Amino acid sequence: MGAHIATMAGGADPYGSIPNAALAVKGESIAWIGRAEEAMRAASARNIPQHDVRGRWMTPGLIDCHTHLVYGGNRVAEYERRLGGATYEEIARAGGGIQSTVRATRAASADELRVSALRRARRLMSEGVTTIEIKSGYGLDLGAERRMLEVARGLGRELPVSVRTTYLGLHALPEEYRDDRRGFVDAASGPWLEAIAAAGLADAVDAFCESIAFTVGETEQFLAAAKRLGLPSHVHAGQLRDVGAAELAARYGALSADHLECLSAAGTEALARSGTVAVLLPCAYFMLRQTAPPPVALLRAAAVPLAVATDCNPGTSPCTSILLALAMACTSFGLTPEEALGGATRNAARALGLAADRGTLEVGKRADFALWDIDRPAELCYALGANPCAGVVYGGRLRNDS
Ligand code: DI6
Ligand code: FE
Repeated sequence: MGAHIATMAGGADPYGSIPNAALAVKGESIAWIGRAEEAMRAASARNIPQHDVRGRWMTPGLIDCHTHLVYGGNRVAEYERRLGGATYEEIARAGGGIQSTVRATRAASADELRVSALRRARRLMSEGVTTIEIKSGYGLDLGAERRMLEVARGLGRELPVSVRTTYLGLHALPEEYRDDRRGFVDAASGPWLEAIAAAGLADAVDAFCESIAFTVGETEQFLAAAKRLGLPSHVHAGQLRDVGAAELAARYGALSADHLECLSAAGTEALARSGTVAVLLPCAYFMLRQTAPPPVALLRAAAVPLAVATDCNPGTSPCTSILLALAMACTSFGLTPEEALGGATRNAARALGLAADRGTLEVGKRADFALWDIDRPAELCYALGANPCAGVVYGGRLRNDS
């Protein structure tokens, strides 16, 4: 018996599925996909080793395309204050929130950052995640930002998972620049960005373009500088207010615009025209007790590709479960399970600029896949809090060190 393969590659069947199928791997890539009987005959004739996956479901390795996985400390005390009635914005304006994680991250050694991030990465991997995007943004000076990105790159060497790094240069205004916004934006968009790019530490950039963070003008300065260096961009857009960040992301051809609870019809159209992926982050929405979800029906009608990610971060989404994010994308945002799974595979790959290489199970793509003890794919969104993952293959290798 072979696998039921959800290729997520489109086609007539939901999930691009192929029943009783098999997949052949050569090196790090998928060499063949088709019917199990045919594969078994060919493999036996040529003495190729076979693995019987006993009727399990197989999906592409999951891709968490938006995380802040590397950070110092935690924000559980802030969580308690918010449960007591304080808002995220009030805490941020009073110097808590992101600033408190900046203090803890600056104080942490590279090894302390590494150890706590490893734990979080392994939890994601245990649920079939084979690619993780990791942002900086809690250093906010060149040395601490570099350290975060180096730790993130190191995780990719230490673990079988693929890591993509993002320089989140504009996340919050650090205390030492409180009276010099201009100076900070100039530094982050100038010498710091150039040093990080020259060291090859970032695959992309990101900015928090928001009422409590950076303006459209400041964000534009940063995105323009990244573009000159050939770095693609993501934008945290419309999480708390619509300040026009989605339109800006579209204008710069950003790979993704993320959050989007506050998004106009014009912003949606702009994303559709630029082909920018909308990355939905339902765990942050849940933790902030927001009540107006992103305009999913509008996004869908405009054919904006939808991705789903954990936003793993200490403030608004201390979540290391991609399956929980998928469940919430369905129940809170109204995605279908097929859209949600596509959002953590095909469209997440696209949000990272990796669509040619991964995100679907197709010949020639990277052999990253997960095996599941489930009866049908929707169970990945349904079985709240369960982990039916039965195995993960990274670049053709079955690894158990998650
Ligand atoms: N949006 C988020 O949800 C995270 N960053 C961002 O720009 C939250 C970051 C934090 O509160 O630590
Ligand atoms: Fe985020």
